[in-house]
Amino acid sequence: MLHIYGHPFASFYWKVLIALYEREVPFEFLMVDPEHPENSDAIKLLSPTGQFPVLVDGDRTVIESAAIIEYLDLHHGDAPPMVPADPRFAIQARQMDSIFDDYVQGPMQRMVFNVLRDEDRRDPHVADEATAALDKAYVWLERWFKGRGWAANDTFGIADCSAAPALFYAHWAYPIAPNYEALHAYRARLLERPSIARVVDEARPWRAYFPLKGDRSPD
Ligand SMILES: N[C@@H](CCC(=O)N[C@@H](CS)C(=O)NCC(=O)O)C(=O)O
Repeated sequence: MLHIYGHPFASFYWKVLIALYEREVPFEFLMVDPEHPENSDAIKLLSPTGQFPVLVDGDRTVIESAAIIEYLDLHHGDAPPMVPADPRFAIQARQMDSIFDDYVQGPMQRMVFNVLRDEDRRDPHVADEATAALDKAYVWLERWFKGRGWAANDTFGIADCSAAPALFYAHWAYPIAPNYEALHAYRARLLERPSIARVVDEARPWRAYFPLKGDRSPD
């Protein structure tokens, strides 16, 4: 049985969880929170940063959400792989996965971490820098999604697994303007996907902990 360390509210755990649900892979969940110190201690040893998700499969440990998804493609589940087997198509899948991780999730997380600090330790530049980065990402993504259903290769895959948490939380932290119709339609399409709707539902009990939500987003 696979073991996965994570937290139901955490973006990079969502990314892996969506792939697990899509591919119908059974696993045992190990919660990383103050009530399970043994799990936090375990991932401090298993991952260089003590971050999750971490997958343990017998004597093999895999860290980093994208590597975990590629490991699942190879070893677990019968559904089509999240990264296409054909390397020519895999390029676009990995490109879009990185774009969501680095240019949407990244700036959004910087904003969140900054407001979670004590007020006297906040960096006054972070919000401007992060929202400028998100502005650029939203403009580019709006162009990308005109005429596209999924993020890469017209097939649901790894990039959609990373897009779901990135766009879900980024829209809370720094709302996507209403005239970005293609990007809004894509975000809505993601939220309708059963694997993603399930992940969003399972995270509901922790929503109040997200510090930048305000009243701006109903979902
Ligand atoms: N590059 C890593 C990022 C992992 C990451 O940022 N994990 C967050 C949860 S979404 C985490 O462990 N946060 C807790 C911490 O940093 O202590 C991946 O793709 O798995």
